[in-house]
Amino acid sequence: MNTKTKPLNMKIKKTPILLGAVALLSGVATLQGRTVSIADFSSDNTITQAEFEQAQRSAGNGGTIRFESLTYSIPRTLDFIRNNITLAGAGAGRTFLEQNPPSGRRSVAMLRTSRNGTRVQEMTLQGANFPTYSSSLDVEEGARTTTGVEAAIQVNDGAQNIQVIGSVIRRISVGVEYQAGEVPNGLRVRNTRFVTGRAMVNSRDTTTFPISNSLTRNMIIDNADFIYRPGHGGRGITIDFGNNVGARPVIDMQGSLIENCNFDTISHFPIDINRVSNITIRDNVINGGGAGNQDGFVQCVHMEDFTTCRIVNNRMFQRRRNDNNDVLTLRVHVQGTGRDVVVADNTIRGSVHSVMSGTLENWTYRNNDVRVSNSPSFIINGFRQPSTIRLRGTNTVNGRALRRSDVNTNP
Ligand SMILES: [Ca+2]
Repeated sequence: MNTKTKPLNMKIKKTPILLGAVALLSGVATLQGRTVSIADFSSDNTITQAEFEQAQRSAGNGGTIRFESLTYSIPRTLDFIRNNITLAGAGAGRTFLEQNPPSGRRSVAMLRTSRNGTRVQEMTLQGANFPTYSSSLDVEEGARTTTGVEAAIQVNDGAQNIQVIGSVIRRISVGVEYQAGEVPNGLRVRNTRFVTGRAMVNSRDTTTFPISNSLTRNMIIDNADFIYRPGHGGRGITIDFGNNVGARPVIDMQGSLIENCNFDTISHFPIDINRVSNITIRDNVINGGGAGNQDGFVQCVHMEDFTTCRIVNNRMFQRRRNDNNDVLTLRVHVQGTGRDVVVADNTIRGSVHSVMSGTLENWTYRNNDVRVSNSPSFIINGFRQPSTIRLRGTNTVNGRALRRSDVNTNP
């Protein structure tokens, strides 16, 4: 249909409010598209790019491609060629898209999109095998395509508003991967389980600045399970806009939220967020410290060079103790930020070096309940002078009140 001649308000009126808002934010017209069945474009259960393109052309921008209760074979990467395409399965335990590369050939992704609004719902994306853990956790860094690191969904070319709903992603290196220079603007992950080898939701950028602040809003990850696979790498959610490079902008992630998620003993960083502001982490269960960690760093939440973040009402467990294993590491690495943080109403358990370590200014620690099985020297450790730390409400340590001597502000 020709939408260019229709006034904008007419298009919005016909569209659910949320879709209309997304369309306005992303600057694309709302197009309804059609619902088609993949069966009409593939005579067998192997889906080729040609068949996938035909289905998308038939569905049109905004269209839906339905998959039945079957296992579909994906021999090569499938690319999206239309905006706002939904792949709709019959349920995560019923519809399987299975990576099935020709012998000796590996692809960089099962699904790859440079289109806005790509949505995967109610299906399992299953890789060919778990990757062997490599010697470095950081092979994604600065690399456009990394040999041997495969993603279930790879996002390129500024694609926004990617959605993964009611699905399972397993047996592959990375769940949702934003390539270098990409930002998870409008990413929505809901009711989805990740059992992946290296990282689950990954956005790393150290090389391709500047990124426009306007492109980094409203990432919402809720009700997701991040399951550690023994013997493999472990990052849950990595949002890294460059913690290892010189002065860079702090990216405003206004409206971004990680909530009601379960992080099951991720071996490295369940949540690793660098150089951002305005993100809330709340109501999660976060287990840190699985076996197989490669370099000794284990924290439930690791944040560097950030401002204005809230870590509220989480249950956090830390199982490994060495000099790097704090529950929360919130620090300045390169830039003089790391301020305006609220850590409140959390329940913290485990064996730890400290509960919090970092170099922070102007932050609040309120109503946190800590029980640890060892005797850390400090609960809050290593703040530079002068720090502005507000202890509020009732903070406890092993059933007693937090003391000023539990807080080391003179490292
Ligand atoms: Ca086919």
